[in-house]
Amino acid sequence: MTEIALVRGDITEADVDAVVNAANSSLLGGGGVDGAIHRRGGPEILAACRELRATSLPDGLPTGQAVATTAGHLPARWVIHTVGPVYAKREDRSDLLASCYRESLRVADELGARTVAFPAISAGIYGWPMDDAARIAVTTVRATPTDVAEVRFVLFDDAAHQAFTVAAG
Ligand code: AR6
Repeated sequence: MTEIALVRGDITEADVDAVVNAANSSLLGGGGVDGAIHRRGGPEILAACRELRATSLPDGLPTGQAVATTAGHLPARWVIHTVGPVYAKREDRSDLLASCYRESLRVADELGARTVAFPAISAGIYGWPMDDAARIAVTTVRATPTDVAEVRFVLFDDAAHQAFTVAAG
């Protein structure tokens, strides 16, 4: 049984086995959570991402998939990078967002991670409405078989925390 925890805070400070990064396909950094993880984790993470691009992922990481690297100087041991879909009013991309959670948990299981912290993937720069992003996040994690004992959603502000609290019922 996976326990779901909701906390307000900065995911780069999470004391967990793996933190999930809301990355982009290039894996070469950006703003939001991605920028914070690379800043705080140091250059080892970017070096590992460049190595992935040079080897297994020459075209980048497709939306909805996930891949792990070192966490550099973060308290966590690994960063699991996933690429959320950009929100689109006229197209339902919910399954791609759900896939980010499923694939991140699959990678966490491969690593043997028991505690995993997620941000609200796609709900920042990628424009996904927070309530809907929270609902998809919580329902997907609950429906995904995994050996991860604790999934911790680390929410950056009150609005995100409130949305996840409602979604978690
Ligand atoms: N800890 C926890 N949550 C955070 C933090 C943090 N340190 N910083 C921001 N958030 P975003 P996306 C929240 O934009 O929408 C990057 O440029 C934020 O308030 O980080 O998936 C990537 O390279 C929001 O609620 O991710 C991509 O190009 C949530 O995390 C693009 O942004 C996600 O916001 C990905 O956009």
